[in-house]
Amino acid sequence: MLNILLLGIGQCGNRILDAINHLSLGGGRFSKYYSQQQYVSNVQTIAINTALNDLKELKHTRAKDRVHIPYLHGVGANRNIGKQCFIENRDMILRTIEERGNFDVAFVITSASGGTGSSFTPLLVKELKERYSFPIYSIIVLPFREEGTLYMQNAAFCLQELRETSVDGVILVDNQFLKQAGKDIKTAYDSINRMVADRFLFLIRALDSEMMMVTDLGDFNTLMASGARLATFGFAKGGKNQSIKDVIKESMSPRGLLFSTQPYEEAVRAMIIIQGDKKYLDINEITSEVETLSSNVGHVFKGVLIRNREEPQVLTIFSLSASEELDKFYLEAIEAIKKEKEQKERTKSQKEVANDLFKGIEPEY
Ligand SMILES: Nc1nc2c(ncn2[C@@H]2O[C@H](COP(=O)(O)OP(=O)(O)OP(=O)(O)O)[C@@H](O)[C@H]2O)c(=O)[nH]1
Ligand SMILES: [Mg+2]
Repeated sequence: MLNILLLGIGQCGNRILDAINHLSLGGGRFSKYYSQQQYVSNVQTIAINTALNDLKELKHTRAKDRVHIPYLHGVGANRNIGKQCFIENRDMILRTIEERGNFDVAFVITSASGGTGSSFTPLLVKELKERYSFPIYSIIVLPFREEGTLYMQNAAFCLQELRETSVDGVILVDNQFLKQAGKDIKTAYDSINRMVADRFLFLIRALDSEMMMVTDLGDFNTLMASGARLATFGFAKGGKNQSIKDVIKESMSPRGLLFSTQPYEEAVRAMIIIQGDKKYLDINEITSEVETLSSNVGHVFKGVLIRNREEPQVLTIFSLSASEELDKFYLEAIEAIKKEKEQKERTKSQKEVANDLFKGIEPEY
């Protein structure tokens, strides 16, 4: 049995954690009070936030799993304030985690672009890596590109700082890429969060299964250690009449991925985990799809989980060596940073002009 630590930081991280808890507790409104998590593994979840209201909004996360860092109402997208706030509360946060026991792996979920999650996460990962030897993965949500210069700037710095720590891998989720998920912002968030939850639960189940032909945490760690320590997930659920080959293909298509990537060109390793009733899992089709993928990306870890009477589902994980989309994102972020700088300079020079104008002048009455 694996011991898994799952942290959700800031509003976005909290909400995705809540979606995972919702799914893992079976989905009922009151299930958090009486249900057991549907994991084989021991999964400890903690939601951390500076905004009390964000924590109160969570519906499926138990009160003991919510940690409020006293700081007004969030840090207002200011990463400097966020970092200071983390440093002041570091010991309390680390103690809370330590009290939860020993772990085999941890996942930290956050948006890259807000203030709290994006500033806490790199610092927390660094502290945890210094104390523990288990691998730590970060699930990072990129902003909608039109959300403004501050968010773009935050996201770029958050990613950079995170990649300077010894984080074992960054799993990318891109709101912009997934924006078709809902007509309005609330439905889009809810569906994106649910997409991440679906994939995460599937992964945990697959890593902690005792069936034949499964992938385990060791395989996952090897997969994530390749390339640029960047990765993303794909997923698809097949209908009764869909061939397993099509379900595998769909999981790797833009409809299944969480971040825009060209798996055949940008991935260096992959993992494919297939689950469902035996009658859907044609071994020849599976082998031929895995072979096609491995001839392009190198090694592909493969796992098959037989689940009676269940329709086929496929999770694909790609570790990337390059990302055209991320390069583009960084360029946009640099433009955003320049714009912020220009605005600051304009404000400064306006102040100086005003100071000059008033120099030596006293009010006359
Ligand atoms: N997918 C998804 N994205 C979200 C959600 N809530 C917020 N975001 C995104 O997260 C970013 C804002 O970060 P938040 O997580 O709200 O910020 P925070 O960490 O709470 O930081 P502060 O509020 O500044 O203290 C924006 O890019 C939003 O689009 C959510 O529920 N799902
Ligand atoms: Mg917030």
